[in-house]
Amino acid sequence: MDIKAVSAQIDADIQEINSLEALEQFRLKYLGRKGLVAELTSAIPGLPQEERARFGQEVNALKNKLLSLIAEKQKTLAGSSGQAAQAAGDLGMPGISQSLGQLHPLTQVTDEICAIFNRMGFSIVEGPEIESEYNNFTGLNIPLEHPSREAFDTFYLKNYTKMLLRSHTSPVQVRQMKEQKPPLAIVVPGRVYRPDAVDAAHSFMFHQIEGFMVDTGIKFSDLKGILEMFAQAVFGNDIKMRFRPHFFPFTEPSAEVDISCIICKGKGCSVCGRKGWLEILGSGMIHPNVFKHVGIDADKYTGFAFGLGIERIAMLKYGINDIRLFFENDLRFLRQF
Ligand code: 2NM
Repeated sequence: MDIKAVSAQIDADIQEINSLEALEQFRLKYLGRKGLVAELTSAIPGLPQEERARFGQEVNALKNKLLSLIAEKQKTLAGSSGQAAQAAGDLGMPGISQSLGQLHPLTQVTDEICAIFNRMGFSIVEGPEIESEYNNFTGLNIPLEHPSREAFDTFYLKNYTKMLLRSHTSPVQVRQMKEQKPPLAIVVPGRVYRPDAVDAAHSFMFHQIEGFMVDTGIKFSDLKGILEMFAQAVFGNDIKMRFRPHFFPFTEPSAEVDISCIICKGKGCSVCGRKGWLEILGSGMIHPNVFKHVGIDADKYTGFAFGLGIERIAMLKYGINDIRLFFENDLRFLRQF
């Protein structure tokens, strides 16, 4: 067979090729198992001894030429089909990256506070926002004549007798104390509702975390220790605490708790109203009447409870001066956290 003629045929064939499929046909025709190069190679042993080496070298050169022609053609074809793909919208182009959202600052602060109490052995429990008047008031030793009971001072539901939007998360504690036996250590985060006129410091809906612990031998000093651990975990180890006597119907004795001002460290500034202290929560020893309502033996068990506003903690922590910012869904505000 005339190798020169085959080589010329190859040059002509390769010119015609304009698709990857045609190139594959071309490759099979010359380099396939039954292709021309295989045929030429199998003819070598039948040749006269003196021609074999030269013929073998020529076949080898032909094979190398085919390989480089195919590789070259493949590049140009792939390039042009790549351009075609680009015209149709480049599927290989990097996508538009999605920005990840974040948790609302109130959710972040809630999670942080719950985690602090969880590390100290408290369980986390949630409950319904629509509550009975009993769980919200009576069970908590809040008497009928108490101002917060007035119809106008609470969101009572129309058409349902004695159902209301809870004004604190304590009804969940009443539920828990009825359902479970001491020892109990639980914190309850959640939304609460009060008919306050909205301004920079007030909202008709806000968030609370209330907690309580009930067992034999629980003392006021346990309350102080737990709350000090909490305040230092949130605001730093150099924070000081102050317990001011106060009145709550569901605790006796009761105290409001202040921390040394996180801005001026107690010297007095505009944030703390020159007092050097910031009120952060209310607390006390659970009133025996509450135990009576939930069926816990007040002669055997004692307990403490506390409640705090999450918005207030978040405002102090981040230096936010208007509670309405939490609820307006303005991303310029929310993205800062
Ligand atoms: C506060 C302040 C003081 C409180 C009491 C109870 C319960 F159910 F155990 F009696 N829960 N939460 C409590 C006590 C809440 O919030 C300012």
